[in-house]
Amino acid sequence: MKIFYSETHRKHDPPFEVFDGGLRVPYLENPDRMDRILNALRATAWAEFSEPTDFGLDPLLAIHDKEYLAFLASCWTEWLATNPQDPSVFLPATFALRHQPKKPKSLLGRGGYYIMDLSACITAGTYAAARASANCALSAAEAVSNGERSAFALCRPPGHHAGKDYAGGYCFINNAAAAAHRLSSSGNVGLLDIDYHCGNGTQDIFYSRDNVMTISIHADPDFEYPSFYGHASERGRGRGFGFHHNFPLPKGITDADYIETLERALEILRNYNPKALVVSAGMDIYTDDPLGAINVTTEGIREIGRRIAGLALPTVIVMEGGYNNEALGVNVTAFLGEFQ
Ligand code: SP5
Ligand code: ZN
Repeated sequence: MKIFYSETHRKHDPPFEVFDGGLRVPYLENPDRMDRILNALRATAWAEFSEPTDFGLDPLLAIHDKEYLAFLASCWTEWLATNPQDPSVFLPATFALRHQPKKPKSLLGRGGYYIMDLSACITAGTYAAARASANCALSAAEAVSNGERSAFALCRPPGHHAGKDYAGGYCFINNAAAAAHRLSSSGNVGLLDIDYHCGNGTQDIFYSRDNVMTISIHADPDFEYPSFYGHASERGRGRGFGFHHNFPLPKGITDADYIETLERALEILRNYNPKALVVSAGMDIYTDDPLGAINVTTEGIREIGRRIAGLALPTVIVMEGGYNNEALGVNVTAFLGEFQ
């Protein structure tokens, strides 16, 4: 299997994030995650590593707002120019309630407008890392368009919480959406998000479209991040109505219950009959994940991979979350191994 990976992710290494209650904790979405996955993949017989191609800005402008991308590009330089007291990360402390008529001009104002939470910390290398990460997803999409049965985008930072014009949840550019949009030029695309958290950014980007069917299985937003998106009642808008599905899950569910929900999602995809599939593969569904509160085992993750591979579609697999670093390598290889 072709795997697209860039060392550029190391430039994005925020020293902390802020948890509920204002608690500063070490950044969970850290470079060590990639090292664990790389080590496990290198030990397989089937992983074939490639550098991503640089696809430029156009495929990103197709899914993100121009001014939002400009904000990401210049944020760090502008931040340093303000002589901040603690220059280690850019993180605003005032957030926009949406539907405000006036876009702010100040840097912290734009930060609060374009960022949804205190985990999307911007540092010197964040924009470069996010661009390289998106290029991994676009390269995997290109490989699948060219006839590969599947390809893996080993993306970092992840992308599924990044909406048209906002960052959040460790995500800045929506890698899976970039891949899906690219594939959609040659037929309908299915996008299945199995990360523990709702793929709110992906939902936002494709909400009014009928040529990308988006489905997210995740912890119920009634108790879990991102709180404002991911309810079953959110089905899409306009011509996109019926082309988005959320499957909110209760705490503590195990392999069998997860697979039952997965089968409902797969049935929707079979009926839609897309030309290609993108999987937002978060491993935070794992039972010992520090952020997750459901109990899917490594064997469960392998079975999820087997069932998705059973759709027999050209498939781009995109790395999303997963924060039990010790288990990440074995979980990712268990999942990908089913696509051989
Ligand atoms: C890509 C991805 O998986 N992003 C997840 C971002 C979630 N951030 C939410 C942080 C909520 C903090 N709650 C701490 C509870 C620890 N038990
Ligand atoms: Zn997640």
